[in-house]
Amino acid sequence: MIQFPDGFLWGTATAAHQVEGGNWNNDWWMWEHNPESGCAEPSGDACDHFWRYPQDIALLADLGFGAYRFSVEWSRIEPEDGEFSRNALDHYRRMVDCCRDHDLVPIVTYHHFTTPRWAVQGGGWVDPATADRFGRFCERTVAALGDGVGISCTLNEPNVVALMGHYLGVFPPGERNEAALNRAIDQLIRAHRLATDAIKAGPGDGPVGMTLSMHEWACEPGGEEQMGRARDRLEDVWLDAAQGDDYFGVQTYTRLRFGPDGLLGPAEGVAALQMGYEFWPQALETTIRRAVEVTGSPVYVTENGIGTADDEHRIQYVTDALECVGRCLDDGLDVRGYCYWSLMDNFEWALGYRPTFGLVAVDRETQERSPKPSAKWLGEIARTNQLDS
Ligand code: GCO
Repeated sequence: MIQFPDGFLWGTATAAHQVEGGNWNNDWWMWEHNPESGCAEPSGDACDHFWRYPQDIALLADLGFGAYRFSVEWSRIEPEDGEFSRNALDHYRRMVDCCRDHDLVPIVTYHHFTTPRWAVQGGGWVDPATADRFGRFCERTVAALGDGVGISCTLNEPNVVALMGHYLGVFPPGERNEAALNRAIDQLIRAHRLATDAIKAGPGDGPVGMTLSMHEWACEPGGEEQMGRARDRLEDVWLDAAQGDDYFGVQTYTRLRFGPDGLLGPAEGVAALQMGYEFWPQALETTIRRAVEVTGSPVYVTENGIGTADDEHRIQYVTDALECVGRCLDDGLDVRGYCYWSLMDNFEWALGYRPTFGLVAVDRETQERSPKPSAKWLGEIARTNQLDS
């Protein structure tokens, strides 16, 4: 049995574009409708969470959780350059207040992959102007939400935004070159700094940090050099940039394996998941330890989860992942919370609605929510703050 520390935060996570619906004024909506993008399907109405958030937040609280991580949509709050929507800011303030009304700590992400059309057309993340514009957006948003927010995430997985959008070309804007990758890395790190300063200067005194997609790294003989280069661009530069922040958000799902010719698929005998990567929950221990070691900051696990149709498999995965957290806590590492990705099955970016990460199923026709057994199981762990291993 693992007894988690008093005050350990238990939550689930979503992202505006993946759950709200009708998020048309950003780069992802354009990308989904570009026949060259390879996207499986458009996000469309998603889970109608823009209107259904009161019921969803109530459900989360009823299950036993103590926090809700969600993102605000920049393109709703600032639909045109310098033009801010009071209605949109009020909408997200109502979400923050709704969390508080249900005794849930609101964990607010300021940028979760999506960037307004006008900002992308004005240069995107390779252009320094975008980081400055993001800093201004954060100033306006924290002024409306700051005193209600518990924890702020400046950027969700900026490493993925840079790598997938500017090097692998599978996320918008679909660039494939190292110079663009390096410029995007530099500007997203600057954006994180500007956002951190803006949020900390605004109302509220909650911790501010970035969240990063992190992996356990492994290689076959001959893969060392490729692995080293990938880890530098995908992890090291970001961990270095986050040193000294109030906290660091670890987001881990699996491990990456490299051979002489680059990334390898799942190893012989290791189960492959809906996302195509390995069932490897133990990666979370490696990544928590590395984040603490390099950044020196407290850690929240801001995302961890599994896309699977087998809910028993989900329970096994999360059990293994929470045992990782328990071992880190036993060694005195300052881990302050765990957010499962995701509250509900939602739009999994280029893969569409096929991968199902949710604790709660969503009927794609009726939008009806159906909690899975794992929702009640994890909610009970959240309520009791303990795991029977
Ligand atoms: C990410 C994003 C989430 C994903 C989740 C499952 O980590 O890519 O933060 O939006 O949906 O991780 O892949």
